Amino acid sequence: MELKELLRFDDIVIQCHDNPDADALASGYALKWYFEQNGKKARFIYRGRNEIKKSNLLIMLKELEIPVEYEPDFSEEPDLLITVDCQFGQKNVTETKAKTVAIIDHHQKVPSSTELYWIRSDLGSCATICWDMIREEGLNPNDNRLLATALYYGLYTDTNRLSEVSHPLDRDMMDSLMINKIVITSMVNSNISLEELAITGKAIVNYEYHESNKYLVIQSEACDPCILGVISDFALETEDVDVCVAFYESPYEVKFSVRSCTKEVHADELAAFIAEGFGGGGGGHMLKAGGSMQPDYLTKSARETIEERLVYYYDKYIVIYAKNTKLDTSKMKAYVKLPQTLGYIKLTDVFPVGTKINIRTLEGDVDTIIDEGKYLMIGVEGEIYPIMEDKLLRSYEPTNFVFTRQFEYEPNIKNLSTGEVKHVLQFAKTVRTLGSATVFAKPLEQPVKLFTAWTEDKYYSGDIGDYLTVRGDDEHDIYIVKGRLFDKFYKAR
Ligand SMILES: [Mn+2]
Repeated sequence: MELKELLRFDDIVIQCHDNPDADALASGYALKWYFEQNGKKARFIYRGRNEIKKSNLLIMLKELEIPVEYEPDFSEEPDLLITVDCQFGQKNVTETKAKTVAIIDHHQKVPSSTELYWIRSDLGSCATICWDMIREEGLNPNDNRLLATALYYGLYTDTNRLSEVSHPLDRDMMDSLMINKIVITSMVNSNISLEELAITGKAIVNYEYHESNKYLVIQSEACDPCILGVISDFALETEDVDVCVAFYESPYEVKFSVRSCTKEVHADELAAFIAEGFGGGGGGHMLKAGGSMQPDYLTKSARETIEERLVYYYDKYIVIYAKNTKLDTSKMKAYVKLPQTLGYIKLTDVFPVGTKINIRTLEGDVDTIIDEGKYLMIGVEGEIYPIMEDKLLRSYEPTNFVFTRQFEYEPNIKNLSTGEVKHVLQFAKTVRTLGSATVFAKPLEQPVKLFTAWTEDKYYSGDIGDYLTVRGDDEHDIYIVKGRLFDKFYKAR
């Protein structure tokens, strides 16, 4: 859906959640600006019992001229109400009557009566959604430096000082916004009140340490979510602490932050595991992640829920280090790989030899230098990875058809010296897999974390029903194939 669909309305009210945070303020600001650029008037309000009083937000309101009004007793009934950074009907936003409701949010989607919604729960901030939608309409938020600064600060605060950013669209926004650094600095340095400083101290004193798996659980009073990041970052520096989960429980939500400094636990995976089934979600990357849950979904206290999930998480996996593992292939079945069509890109088609580039994909950013013989492969799931020409020719046969495929985020390459960005699919061609050797495989009966022979610092997770697979001609070439893909790739010998 597109923002311009909302231009058919005349009487428009934008409302963010009660007790607004920087992301909510930035998002509402962006939408109001969009409507004004299109000659429409819109009001931007927030409601609830409390007027904004946090000092960083007061600076934001003043210095960035956020056009928001506090309307606890709002009684008009606009043609269109847009709730931003929250979803109409939820507890954290006071209900405003309206003829039509639209929702723009990045939290986990809850059932609702409106069909006008844009919910991207994979993004770090609602500001990113608004920025992307406005850009799609051909406008540039950088035309208003104050707005650009607000959007940046929205993402900054919602991702724990950008440390939990994982989606490439969030990165694109970070890279492109022209911000006022002085205002950002002054907001960043008025982020914690003296009360919150005390909350931080109290929370840390009451840590729960689990020696067997070296993790800490720390409960804080309800506070600004950034405090959780501060607590978990700090606590992780403790000796013999590999993982830390800091959380708080309020009537509206449970928020938590996860930090890991051990290669056996990916913080983003653990965050998603903790939140699963509890009306929330998690996001981030291997070292830092965060998440939330909805109190309505919990049958026990947040503390008990999180403690239980952690115990289950550590029990659940067996860890395999492929480099020193020999699987007993007599208990596995033999298969051969079916021919597959994949994509590839010759990097010298994109930029000249010697160019320093950044490759941005859904899986993350990679910096490299273009040289003769370096290619990118596009795998069956759309995953992108570098490959050298000799390996490409050994395993695949070029068919040179134009590669067509839809991506949730279209991969692109940036020339790091000029800043020029090129989308890469226009350069992609196809290859077919050559007939291949036998593999042995069996469905997993227990989840595993597999460190392959090539990735010693990063594991791949396999769940029950996925296939543990090993090449017949290399006993250490062990990998995992998703259960739903196995029949597409392999047939029994
Ligand atoms: Mn938000």
